[in-house]
Amino acid sequence: MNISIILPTYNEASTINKLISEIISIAEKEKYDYEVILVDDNSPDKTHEVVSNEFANNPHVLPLLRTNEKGLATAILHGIHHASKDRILIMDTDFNHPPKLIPVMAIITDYYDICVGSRYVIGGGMNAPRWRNTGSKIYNLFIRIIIGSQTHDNLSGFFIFKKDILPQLKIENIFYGYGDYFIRFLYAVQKLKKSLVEIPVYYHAREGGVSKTNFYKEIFRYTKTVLKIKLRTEKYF
Ligand SMILES: Nc1nc2c(ncn2[C@@H]2O[C@H](COP(=O)(O)OP(=O)(O)OP(=O)(O)O)[C@@H](O)[C@H]2O)c(=O)[nH]1
Ligand SMILES: [Mg+2]
Repeated sequence: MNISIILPTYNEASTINKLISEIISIAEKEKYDYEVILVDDNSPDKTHEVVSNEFANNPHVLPLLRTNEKGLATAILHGIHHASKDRILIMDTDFNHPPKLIPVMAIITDYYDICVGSRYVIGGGMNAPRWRNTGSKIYNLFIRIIIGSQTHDNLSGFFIFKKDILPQLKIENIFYGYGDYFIRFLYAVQKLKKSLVEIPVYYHAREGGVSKTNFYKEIFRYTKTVLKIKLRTEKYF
C-alpha cells in the first residue's frame, strides 16, 4: 500500500505529535510505503515548529508551512500538490477522526475509488451535543435532497481516494473554502460515476486545542455551496 496522509493544521500543537506518532506506528505495522504531509498555516501556537522538531530525522514526515494563505480546503490542496503516493487520505488533526480506521479505509481503496468515514451510516456517530448531532443529520438530508448526493455524510472530511481520479477534476474549483470543499468533491466524483463506500465512524471529541468551526458562518457557506451546485454555476471537470 502506497499512501499520502495529509494533515491540515491550525493551532493543533497540543495533540499533533501524538497523532503523527500513532499514524506512523499504524503505517509501519501495515508495512505501508507512506508519507505524512502536514500543512500548517503559520499557527500562532507554533504547530509547524513542534512537528518539525519532533520528526526532524524522520523522512516519512513532511511538515509544510504556508505563510501567504490561510484556509482548510486550500491547505488540503497544497498537501495534494506535494503528495507523491497513489492514494491520498485526509483527516482532522485533533482526534475527531480515529487513526485506527486508516487500515480499513486504505484496504477498501483496493476495490473502490473512494472511502468515506461516515457518521450517518449504521454504527457511526459523534460525541457532540444533541442539537449538533440532529442539526448535522438534518443538514445532510437537505444536501442529499437538493443535489441528489448518494453519500450520507457530506461534511465528513475523513476520506481516502485513488490519486488517479484527480486529473479528471478541476481541483482548484473544488478545494477552496472550509468544509464545503467536501460537498463539491463528493458531487463531482458522483457525477464522474466513481465508486464510493462509506464506513461507519464515531467522531470523538477533540483531544486538545479549540474548534475553528464557526457554526453559523459555515451553515451559510454550505448552503451557498449547495445552491451553487444546484444552479451549476461552477465547473468541476
Ligand atoms: N491548515 C489549516 N488547517 C485548518 C484551518 N482551519 C481548520 N483547520 C484544521 O481542520 C481540521 C478541522 O478543524 P476543527 O477546528 O477541528 O473543526 P471541527 O472538527 O468542525 O470542530 P471540533 O468539533 O471542535 O473539532 C483541524 O485539523 C484543524 O486544525 C486552516 O485555516 N488552515
Ligand atoms: Mg475537529
